[in-house]
Amino acid sequence: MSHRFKSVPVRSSEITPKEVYLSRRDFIKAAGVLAGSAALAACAPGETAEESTPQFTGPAKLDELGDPANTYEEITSYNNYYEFSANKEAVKPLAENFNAAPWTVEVTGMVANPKTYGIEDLLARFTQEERIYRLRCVEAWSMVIPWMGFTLASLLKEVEPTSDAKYVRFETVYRPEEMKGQGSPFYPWPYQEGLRMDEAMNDLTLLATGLYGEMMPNQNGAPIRLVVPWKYGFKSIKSIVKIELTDQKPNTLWNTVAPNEYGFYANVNPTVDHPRWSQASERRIGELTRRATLMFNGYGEQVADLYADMDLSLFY
Ligand SMILES: Nc1nc2c(c(=O)[nH]1)N[C@H]1C(S)=C(S)[C@@H](COP(=O)(O)O)O[C@H]1N2
Ligand SMILES: [Mo]
Repeated sequence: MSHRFKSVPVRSSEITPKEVYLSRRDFIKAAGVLAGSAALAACAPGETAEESTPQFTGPAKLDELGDPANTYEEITSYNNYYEFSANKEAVKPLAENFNAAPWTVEVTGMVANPKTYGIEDLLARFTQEERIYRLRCVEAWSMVIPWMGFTLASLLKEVEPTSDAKYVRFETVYRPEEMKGQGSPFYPWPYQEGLRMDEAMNDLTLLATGLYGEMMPNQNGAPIRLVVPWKYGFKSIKSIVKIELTDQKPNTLWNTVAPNEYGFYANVNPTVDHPRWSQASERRIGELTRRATLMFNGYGEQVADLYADMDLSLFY
């Protein structure tokens, strides 16, 4: 069973979307349940994922463009997570027994103050803020997801990157026993991703620890994953165990597998097609008519400056 805790003290539907909706104290409690429910799993054989799926009622949450968030069910049943499966509908059941606790995240490399954080610390110490972001997969589908978490910048400032640090490298956990997809020789495990320092420090960039007011479901990258909303979904690496500051541009899993299809930058760009399909439009999960894809996924005001001097058809 998933480590997700079952009842949230304040239902997110009872308050306005932009409000901070889970207090520090509640999140500390949640962190406690995280550890507790893993131990309980073995004693609750009759329990199914269906029984513990939270129900959300009330008015839809909207992003800043007025687009409604996808349902909890949609967001947690259609997932890219190759460590479990390449089939988006198969990930959820395969991830059910993944152990997201105990967990540590090592922040290291070109920093004055390297640190290994326990997950309870990360869940509890930062402001837990809801951000309703569009996620645009490179496969031309999209969702709107109400994330909770904190800015990557807030964590990086704490470890004090040196002036040599130019990039941030992220690494997913490597557990082939629990993640059968990691047995596939076609991918260079563990999954890795990278950002340029200024991208990492942008206020949009989150380390997400939950969604819809619940702790992060396993299939969405428990217990902590990156969210970079102006880039294709594959940049938003799941189940992070290591963050490394470096002066070298990091290798990324998808860029290593198919460099002509998946670049390092991966900014959402309707004018630069994937070699095998158009990026001009997308299928929003739950909608019948395709939508036009927006430059930088609609976040150009916040991020276009980062790429002012670059030819984005070359640096895709
Ligand atoms: N470790 C890891 N992170 C990953 C992936 C993956 O296969 N493994 N898939 C990526 C892709 S392609 C997408 S679109 C998003 C999907 O996130 P979601 O399942 O939470 O919607 O996760 C990204 N992060
Ligand atoms: Mo994706």
